Amino acid sequence: MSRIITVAAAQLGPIQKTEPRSSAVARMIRLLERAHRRGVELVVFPELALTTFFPRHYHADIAEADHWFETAMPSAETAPLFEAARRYGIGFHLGYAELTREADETGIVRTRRFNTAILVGPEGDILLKYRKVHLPGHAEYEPRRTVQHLEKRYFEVGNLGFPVIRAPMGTLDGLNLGMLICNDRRWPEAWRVLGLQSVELVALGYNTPSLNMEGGGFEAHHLRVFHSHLSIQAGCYQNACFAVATAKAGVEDGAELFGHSIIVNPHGEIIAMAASWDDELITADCDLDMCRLGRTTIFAFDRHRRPETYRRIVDQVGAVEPPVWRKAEPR
Ligand code: CDT
Repeated sequence: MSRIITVAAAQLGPIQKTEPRSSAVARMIRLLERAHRRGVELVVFPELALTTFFPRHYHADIAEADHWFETAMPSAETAPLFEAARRYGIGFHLGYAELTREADETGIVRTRRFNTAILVGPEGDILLKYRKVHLPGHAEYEPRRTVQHLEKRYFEVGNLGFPVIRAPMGTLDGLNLGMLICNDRRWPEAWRVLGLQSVELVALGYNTPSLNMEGGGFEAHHLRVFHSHLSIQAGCYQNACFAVATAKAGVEDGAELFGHSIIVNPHGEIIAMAASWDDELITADCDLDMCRLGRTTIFAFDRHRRPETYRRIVDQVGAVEPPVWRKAEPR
């Protein structure tokens, strides 16, 4: 019997700084209702879906930004989303800023802040949590930038690894689901760690500015979208999985986010793409048996991987210069 799941990327248009969580949640519930009418079983919402992308706003005292964070999930404000999803029997993926008090690696209990995503099952249980590993941007205010990107200021590097879980979803008794958050999608290492856990579907949300403010020179708008799609398509092909990649889109607090949410199959093909910069639901039927071809042939990891030659991947962070070639002295 084939294993088909109907999934959706629930793209959100901009959430302005003044828009309350209750309004963002109401918009998400409207998308869930639309998803229900289309027979969707799993909905993926964007990164930091409950508020504006607040890392563009600088606070000298980090605690002043705590009002952007969630201390409980579900909370009073997000409970209606959980209730709606349970009513429709739809699972969902939600990105949010997480504020928690927990022990660090030295055992000291302290306040910690993460860029987090959860997978919620069709009965409303939280099945999996992931905390973003690849945090882009900078930690201090940069006057040369017209838009700040302060993820390194507000978040710690995620400490949960890249988990995959076999989750009950829709009519399936199990779907191997993993998560990435935004910038993670550009790192093949992250995809491969998911691939090594037989991931079948990667849920990922993103907030990507249309302008590269990193100071490395001009990057055309179409290349920003191209590189996002290229990374997701390559990740799916090389790990024989589907991805549902959902954007927050449009002009938010005066800064443009490029949208272009997509659903990708294990061949690396885009099978659905958002056309607006607004709240928009795109859907696809994903036959999970399609994952088998890649993982039993060209990407049969057990037969073809050579980890003994990959040492640098885990031992080294930055690139080193190669040795200079020199013509051998005549003997
Ligand atoms: N949210 C996020 O991770 N955005 C990054 C852009 C960072 S530019 C400093 C991305 O890779 O899409």
